Parts: sequence; C-alpha cells; structure tokens
Amino acid sequence: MRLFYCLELPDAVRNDLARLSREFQVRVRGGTWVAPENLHVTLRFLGEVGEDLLPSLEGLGQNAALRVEPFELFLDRFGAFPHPGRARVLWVGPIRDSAPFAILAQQVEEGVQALGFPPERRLAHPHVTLARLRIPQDLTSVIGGAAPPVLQARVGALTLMQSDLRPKGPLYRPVARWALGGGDRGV
Ligand code: 2AM
Repeated sequence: MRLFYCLELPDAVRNDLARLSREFQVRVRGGTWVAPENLHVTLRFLGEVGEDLLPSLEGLGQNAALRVEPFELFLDRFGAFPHPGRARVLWVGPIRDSAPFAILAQQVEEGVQALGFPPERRLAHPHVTLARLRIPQDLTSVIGGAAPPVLQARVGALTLMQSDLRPKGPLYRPVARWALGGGDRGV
C-alpha cells in the first residue's frame, strides 16, 4: 500500500483553495491540478509499504499526535518548488514557520527512521500543493501578481493516508486518524 502522513484540511478551507486553484488554472497551462477533495498538507511520504508495518506506523502516528495540541496553520502565501523561476510545484503555505508543524514532522521523521525508512533529506515544509508541472515554468510574475491568500486552517488531527494511483488521479483514503493532544477523532 502507498502511504503518507498528512494533515487534512477543513472543507471550507479546501473550497477556498479550490477557488484559488481555478484562478491559477486560467493563467498556468500544462499543470496537473489537485482535485479539491485531495488538497492536504503532506507531513511525510512513505511510498509503497508492506501491510505488516501498519501496526508500527499506527503506533508512531498516535505517539506523534500526542506531542502537539490542535493549532492554526496559516496559508498566506503562494510559492513554488524548487523556486518560482523554474516551478514544478505550485503551492500555498504559511509565511512564518509553524512550530507545531515542525514538531509533528520531526516526531514522525524520527519514528519512521527508527522503523528503517531512509531519512528524508529535506526538512518538511508545510504546503498545500495546488498543481504539479511536468515541464518547469517560470511562474514569478503569476505568483507575484496574485493577491496573497488569506486562509487559516484549524489542524486537529494527524492522518495516515492511503493513496491509490488511478489514471484519472489518486484516490486518498484515511487509514487512521489521531486527534492532536490526545482527544478522540478516530477514523
Ligand atoms: P506534495 O504535496 O509536496 O506534492 C501524496 O502523494 C503526497 O506525498 C503528495 O502530496 C506529495 O507531496 C507527496 N509525495 C508524493 N510522491 C513523493 C515522493 N516521491 N517523495 C516525496 N513526497 C512525495
């Protein structure tokens, strides 16, 4: 199974992001646009994982979720990976670092490394991918010319998500969900 840890977003925030995405779709050609229901914040991509690892991954998720209280994630800037001048990924994310996000990401990273996953070389950077571009494009003026987003998402849970790749786009299904701070929000 193909798995990743992520933060799900409230419906209202996904709706707002979908609207912003549609505005970009008029100006940016050649992108694969993330379906509104799939918009999320990746914490750690695991890739193809044997089902035997699930209990460990679930224990790890539960422990990590206990370490932080629910928090607000600001989504107040557009950006691009690796950079706007040669964009492969168009995203929305916070201007300022998010301490709760960083703590969660570090907990998960340490946990998956302890399970034998190779270290993630780059620091997890909170973002919601809107589009992936097969051919890198210069989006400097598109991003610079857009009014900055003013969104804020209440993050109340950590999710272990399964992704089934289909020709028409991935189907995401939560495998497990843990309330931050230990409240009850199971799948
Ligand atoms: P992204 O949002 O930065 O594109 C599910 O596929 C999520 O896992 C995606 O949202 C993507 O993050 C991330 N992902 C997919 N393939 C990946 C890979 N090979 N390495 C790292 N992250 C990946």
